[in-house]
Amino acid sequence: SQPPTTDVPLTPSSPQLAEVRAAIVKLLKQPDYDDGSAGPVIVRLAWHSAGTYDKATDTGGSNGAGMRYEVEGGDPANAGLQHARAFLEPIKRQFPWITYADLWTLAAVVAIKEMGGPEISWRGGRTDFTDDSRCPPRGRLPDGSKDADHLRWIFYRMGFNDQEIVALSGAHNLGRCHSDRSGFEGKWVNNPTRFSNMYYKLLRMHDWKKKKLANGFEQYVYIDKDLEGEDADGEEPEELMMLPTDIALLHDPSFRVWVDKYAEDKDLFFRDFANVFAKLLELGIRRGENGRVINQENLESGYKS
Ligand code: DDH
Repeated sequence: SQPPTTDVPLTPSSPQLAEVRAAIVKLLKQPDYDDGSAGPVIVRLAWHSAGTYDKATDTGGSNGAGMRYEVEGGDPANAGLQHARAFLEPIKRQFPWITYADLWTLAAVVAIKEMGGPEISWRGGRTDFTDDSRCPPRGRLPDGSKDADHLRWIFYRMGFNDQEIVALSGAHNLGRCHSDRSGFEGKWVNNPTRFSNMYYKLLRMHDWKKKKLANGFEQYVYIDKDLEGEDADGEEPEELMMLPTDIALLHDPSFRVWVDKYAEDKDLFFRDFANVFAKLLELGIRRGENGRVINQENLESGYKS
């Protein structure tokens, strides 16, 4: 059966949408959660909802909000994202006409802007699956313990190129790793709730040391003494981290070109990130003349084949 669609216009200037945006802004501040913001985990929710896309079979992507179902939500790659969904639940109750798939992606765009990032264009009209039969299979999201080949395997499948892979990875300016979710631990930058190009600057400092955690996970660490002034929040410098996949961007010549550009040119990074994040959220989505997503049938045949 087809999920219900809504009559609320979702053009960028729609007043109903402005109300939802304002409600999202309000809930971002969460003093008792992580670094005081729901923003980073919400960005990751949107990314993992979209990052299942497979161009060859035209399956996966942000339409459907399949993470509400165990088959997708229970994927170990999605551990912790229930917090993001819980943060957004009151908004879904307040505005029942918006689909989960639209809410999750819109919330990420609003959060990035609120945290000092670029304006990202967003289009609504996604529908929610009504059962789990169209959820993508597990295993389509990247594994942080892997290398550059893995990054290309995962992101080329979605239709991204090397420049786009590096730009997308700049989202690691935000948030942190939690040992009880991914097994990795710590944050990439000193202020993980401010969107910037600091991730690339730190990456280039070269003296990342491999560290084996008590749980056996290997990541890279650096004590951020030198950047005290530059990332000034009056806070003590802490041990910062990189995943093996982050370090891979540094050592692969084709990725490295873009790490350098984004470290040196914040405006370029903001522009490229805005474009590639908008592209991510649109993967696999086709719209009819009224702007509603019309690709349910395509999805169905894709999953069954
Ligand atoms: Fe990421 N990410 N990500 N990531 N990610 C984690 C956290 C966050 C990888 C692994 C991890 C992107 C790409 C990659 C965010 C956004 C984006 C964590 C820690 C791991 C592990 C999770 C936890 O323990 O809670 C890998 C590997 C890749 C890759 O191969 C490129 C992309 C493309 C994005 C994006 O948004 C465009 C954000 C935000 C977080 C912080 C979440 C939080 O709770 O805080």
